[in-house]
Amino acid sequence: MGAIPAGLAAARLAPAQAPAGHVLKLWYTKPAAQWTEALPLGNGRLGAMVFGGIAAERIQLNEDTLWSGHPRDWNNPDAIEYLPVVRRLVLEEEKYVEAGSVCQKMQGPFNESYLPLGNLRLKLEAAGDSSGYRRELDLDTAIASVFYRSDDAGFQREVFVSAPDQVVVVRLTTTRPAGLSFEVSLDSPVHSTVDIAGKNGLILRGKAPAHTTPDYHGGAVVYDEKDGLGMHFASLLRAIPEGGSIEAESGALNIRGARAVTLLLTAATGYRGFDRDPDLPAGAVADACRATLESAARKSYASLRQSHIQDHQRLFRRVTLDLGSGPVAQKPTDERLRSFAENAKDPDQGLAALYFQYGRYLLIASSRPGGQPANLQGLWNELVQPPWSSNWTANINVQMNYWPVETCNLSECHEPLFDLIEGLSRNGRLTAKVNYGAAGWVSHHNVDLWRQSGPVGEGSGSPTWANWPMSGPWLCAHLWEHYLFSGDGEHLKRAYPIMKGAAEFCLDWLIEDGRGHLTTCPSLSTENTFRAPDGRTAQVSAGCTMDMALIAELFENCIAAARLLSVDEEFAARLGKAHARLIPFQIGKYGQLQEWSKDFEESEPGQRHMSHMYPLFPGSRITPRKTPALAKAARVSLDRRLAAGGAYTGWSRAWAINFWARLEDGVRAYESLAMLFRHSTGPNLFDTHPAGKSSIFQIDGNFGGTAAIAEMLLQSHAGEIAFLPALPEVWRDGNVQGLAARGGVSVDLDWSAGKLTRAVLRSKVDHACVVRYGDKQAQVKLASGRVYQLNGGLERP
Ligand code: FUC
Repeated sequence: MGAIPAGLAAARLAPAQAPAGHVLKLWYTKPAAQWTEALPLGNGRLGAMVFGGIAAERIQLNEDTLWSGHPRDWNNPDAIEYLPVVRRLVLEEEKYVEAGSVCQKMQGPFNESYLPLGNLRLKLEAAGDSSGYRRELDLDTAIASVFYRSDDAGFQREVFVSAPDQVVVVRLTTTRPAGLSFEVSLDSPVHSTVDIAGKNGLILRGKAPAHTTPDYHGGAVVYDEKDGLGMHFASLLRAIPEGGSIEAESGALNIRGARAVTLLLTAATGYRGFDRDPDLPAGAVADACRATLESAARKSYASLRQSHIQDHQRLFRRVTLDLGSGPVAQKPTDERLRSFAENAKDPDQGLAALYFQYGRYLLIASSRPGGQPANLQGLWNELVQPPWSSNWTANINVQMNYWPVETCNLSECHEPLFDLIEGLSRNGRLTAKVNYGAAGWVSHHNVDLWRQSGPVGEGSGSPTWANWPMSGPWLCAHLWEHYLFSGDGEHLKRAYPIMKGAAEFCLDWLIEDGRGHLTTCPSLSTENTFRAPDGRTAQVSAGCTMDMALIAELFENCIAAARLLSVDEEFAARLGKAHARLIPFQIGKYGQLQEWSKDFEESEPGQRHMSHMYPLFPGSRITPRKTPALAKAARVSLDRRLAAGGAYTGWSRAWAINFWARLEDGVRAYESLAMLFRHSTGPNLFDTHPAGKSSIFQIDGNFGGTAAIAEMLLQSHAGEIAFLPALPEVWRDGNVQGLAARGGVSVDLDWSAGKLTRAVLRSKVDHACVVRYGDKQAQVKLASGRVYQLNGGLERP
């Protein structure tokens, strides 16, 4: 969407009505037997996975800065020598496989790992048989609860993670006359000790490994007790019983006969920023915990609970979605999911609304201003060596985490990603200079807490992921999109120099292709491989479609930003000239959107990555109306990928739904959404990724799926606001409130029997725009603070 109305300050749109209760709960009749059944809570910094056991409760804990390692030099001064060799091999000799081997010599160390903080465990006094068990997660209050009856009495537990008070809060109550008796303990899989803290507290103090390597690369965990590398961390717990007694012994607290107990827990680490050693001493880390806990402990449980709910609802209630629901919606969530899979004819449409709101919930819980962005597992990780280090994988995954953030009206939750990009742009300047002799900044496909900007792989990583140098342009798209949605001029001022730095790198990275165009080399179509002319499988070539799409988009956005800020006229002109010489999108021999600059045969036609389709989504340079031939070619590509078994990971399936939505095909979008629920969703609705015979949790699919549902209902990337562009037939009646469109507009839509009946638009500032429903278009003049209503014919009622 082009013009942003002047003066539109980061508009925060009005909270919608409270949503219908039962629609917004995940609930179960049994405790979680494994981690991927537990229920996630978080305040962006502290994470908790609640198992809900009767005799033994486990609440697995995270703190978002607890990582292995410290800042390092990951740049590779030899890389610059190999760069011309790779370019000669590709561009002059067509020796693609050999070019791949040379690329490996340009690699540097792997990145570090996100770590678990530990576990809070409760050992409850042996109860008799229990009945009426229920555990739930209420998305509207962000509280996990457990209820059961035993010994003729009711037992209840509530857990939440407060952002305003920075504590995990657990409250146990019972109607049993003898009260509650249980033991409280802390432990961690990371090197640590637990001590009594005062008469009713425990403190866990630990030290993170100085270094880890990823699970897929030997998986070393190296502690450095000697010279102290690796960060200190601590978690402090206090128990506040009402009635009864409390005793501390052998590193645990024993509570007897209490009517109710509140447990408060917080945590801190020695992390002091991505570019500094994490050398805050153990004492200071523990003091930070004490200060937070003291101030939380001054408040009553009711007041902690109330400020937590208010804070959460301020974000969560901005959007409501109702897709209808049948009797199955009353069933436990795992049964609902199973019944969706088994009942292809008349599935439970409310599940899509729940999944959508769960995605918004997870983003609120894992990405708050001032904290770290949502990583591969959001905020929740129980392993010292989690899959792919639970890092920020920047060749799709971390970007996908933020696909729903603007459309789903959670704009400020985008901020942690901007901080990451800023840090990366600083480290990436040195990498650009040392590795490639280029200006600006570069980053590759893996990022950690230390903002690792170099190519990983240590000489043996596959270049198709390790050497990919285009995450900068992709991440910069987020900076620009945030401006398009919010119109926040201050944000643009901060973002532009970062975008410019990425563009400066691209200008230096582009080289002549010998046929009049500018190309990139080495160039990787992320994670895909092709059949080289000699029949071998290769990865490295020149000028992949994805590179061209990302660079063109970055240049366009920089030119627009420079104009808005009235700066850098000459630089913008340079970008314009280079833009005109990029290799255009091409249509290949199958009618597909060509993935490489030459029409190579794919060696893995069902690859999960679909990088060349970037300009269809999340980019917007290919649209069915503006570039119909390319949109058709993109459709062929998508069909070919899916027919060959693509989209077999949750995130890849989520991408497919977004593509179909952008192609305005509600039937195919829904078909893929159903596949996401059937094949890539766990019992706690976490997204899954196949790993050998089993599957693991990876959060990107949750966020990609959430974004896709929004994209099916509302789009605003093509210079107009399109209502219900990919509404599937099965969503016959429904309504959505509070979705965000570019230009700072909030949109409510009602539909019935598959047809739009009402659209309501709101804008914080006067704003003219075009709206579309199917083939109908209308000009709309929004006045600040006024509600603008249209009927299904796009007329004012
Ligand atoms: C990319 C993907 C994998 C996985 C990993 C974290 O490399 O190709 O499927 O999602 O990131």
